[in-house]
Amino acid sequence: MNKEQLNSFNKKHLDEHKINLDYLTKNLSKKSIDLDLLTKRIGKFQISIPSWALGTGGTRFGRFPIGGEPISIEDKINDVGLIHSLNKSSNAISLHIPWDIPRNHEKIKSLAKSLEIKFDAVNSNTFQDQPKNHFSYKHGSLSHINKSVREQAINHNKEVIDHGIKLGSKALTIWLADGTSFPGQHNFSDSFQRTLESLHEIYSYLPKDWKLLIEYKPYEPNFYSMVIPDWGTSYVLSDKLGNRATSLVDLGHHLPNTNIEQIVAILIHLKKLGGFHFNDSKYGDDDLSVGSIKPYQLFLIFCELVKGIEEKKESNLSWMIDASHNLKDPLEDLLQSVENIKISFAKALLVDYEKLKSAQKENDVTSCQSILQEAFNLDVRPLVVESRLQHGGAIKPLEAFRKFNFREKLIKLRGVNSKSTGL
Ligand code: PSV
Ligand code: MN
Repeated sequence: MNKEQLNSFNKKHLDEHKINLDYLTKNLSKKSIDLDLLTKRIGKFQISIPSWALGTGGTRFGRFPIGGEPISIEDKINDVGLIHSLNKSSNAISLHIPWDIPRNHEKIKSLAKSLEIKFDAVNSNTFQDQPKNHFSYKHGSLSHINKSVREQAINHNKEVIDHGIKLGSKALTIWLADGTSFPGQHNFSDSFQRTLESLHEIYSYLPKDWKLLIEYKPYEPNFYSMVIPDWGTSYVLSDKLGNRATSLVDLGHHLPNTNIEQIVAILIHLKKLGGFHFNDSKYGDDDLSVGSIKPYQLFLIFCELVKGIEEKKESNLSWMIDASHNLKDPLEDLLQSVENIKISFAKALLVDYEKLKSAQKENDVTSCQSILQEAFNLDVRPLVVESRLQHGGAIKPLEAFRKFNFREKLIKLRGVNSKSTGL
């Protein structure tokens, strides 16, 4: 993103932004809020981009590539660099191996550094068979009944850690598709035990300054049982493994109406929340843009996170998006998702938690609700814009993306038929 172009773009929108910010500042002036500090906190908050969300997602019924999709890891890092240059809020990429196979680590690292991009958690993939694999994962990986398959899956995870070490990553995310689709297919407790033992081997290979993130999911691709179906199972596994093992909450991995904010609060309380995969959904793992369906739920989750950060001094969390779908330009979608995450974070920062505590003490249910909704109903977008502006980003990232025809440029560069790796 050319700095001069960006400056002239911002200049056109600056007056409008100032009016909006002024209005909000006046609105908040009666409250004892340090707006400068708040703006700094919002500005510092970064959300990692998954390498697999940079191309168009698909469903099992079809995929409609948009053109200009990233082919190599370098392309993907460049795309994240572009997002970050516009929003100054996405300074890391999360790689999925072997969808991304780093070959020249130093080269990749220096490209990323030149774009101010770091490497967040590396993800292993034992849910798909790879051509070089001896054994199939059709009937599971870390939980497989056959030791050789388990060993292959364990070794893959070790290889992923090796790649991560070379890139400066500090976490491994494991999501298992292991499970069954028919009653009687597996012995539940044996599968659990084998999973735990496999995880032990991976955990003992993990560098001392790394985290292990264990992601749970209630169903899909298996529909009767999953080996790690819920946060309870993920918690038990991480508890048995040790301090550096934690749970990863993917917002789409809950049955309808699950109270995710409560899960988040308890995991933080137990020091077992390690990271997030943000997305939104109506029914299941829909992988829709963050904040597009249930923004109030997202806000409530952020309230628990803010409380956790403040009260429990929880600071080592990995914030990642995991969304990819069929309809929108993936880069536009990611810009929208990051914006919605930051808006929710900003609103959660504005909640008067002391007042909430007092209302809770009094069992004043009406006030409890009002205190939360007062913050939720504020239009905090000017604060998010201001924080971005202070870091040299675009006042309106999405509009800038369109104005400067980035998709057309990417199509010219990579072709109309370029197809990204992923599901
Ligand atoms: C599984 O549904 C998941 O959420 C895991 O994080 C995988 O790594 C990712 O999606 C694959 O698309
Ligand atoms: Mn996920």
